[in-house]
Amino acid sequence: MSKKNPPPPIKTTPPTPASKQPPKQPEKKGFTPEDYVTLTIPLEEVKDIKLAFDIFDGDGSGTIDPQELKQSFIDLGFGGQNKFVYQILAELDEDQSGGIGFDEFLKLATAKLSEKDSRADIIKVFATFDTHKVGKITVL
Ligand SMILES: [Ca+2]
Repeated sequence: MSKKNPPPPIKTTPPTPASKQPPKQPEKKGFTPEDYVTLTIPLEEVKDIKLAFDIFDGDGSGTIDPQELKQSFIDLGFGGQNKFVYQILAELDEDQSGGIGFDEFLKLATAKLSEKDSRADIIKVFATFDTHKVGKITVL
């Protein structure tokens, strides 16, 4: 009677608390920002660029198609520059898939200001996202 058997720990799986918050920015399972970090692209920048990408990628398909790009520019007040949209697409869509994947988007967003004026213009557009210089993009 001296030996007490402690009751076995009852394993209860706590119910996963369901998030009540609507997923404003659903994170794709496949996306790992670390995968895109390079010597010249810090993690923070990858995350920021992903935020911008998600804004453009309205349906969350993982690619920005011409209509989404166009709509995003209209939303941003660049509606009269449709030509610019297709200029960006032509520049970005290296594999001619008809849409911009994140890797292509990242390449553009982090491109050094090169001899191509269009790149400089595009960088300026991205800068407009961060008008308050807070380092992040406000999602309405
Ligand atoms: Ca899409």
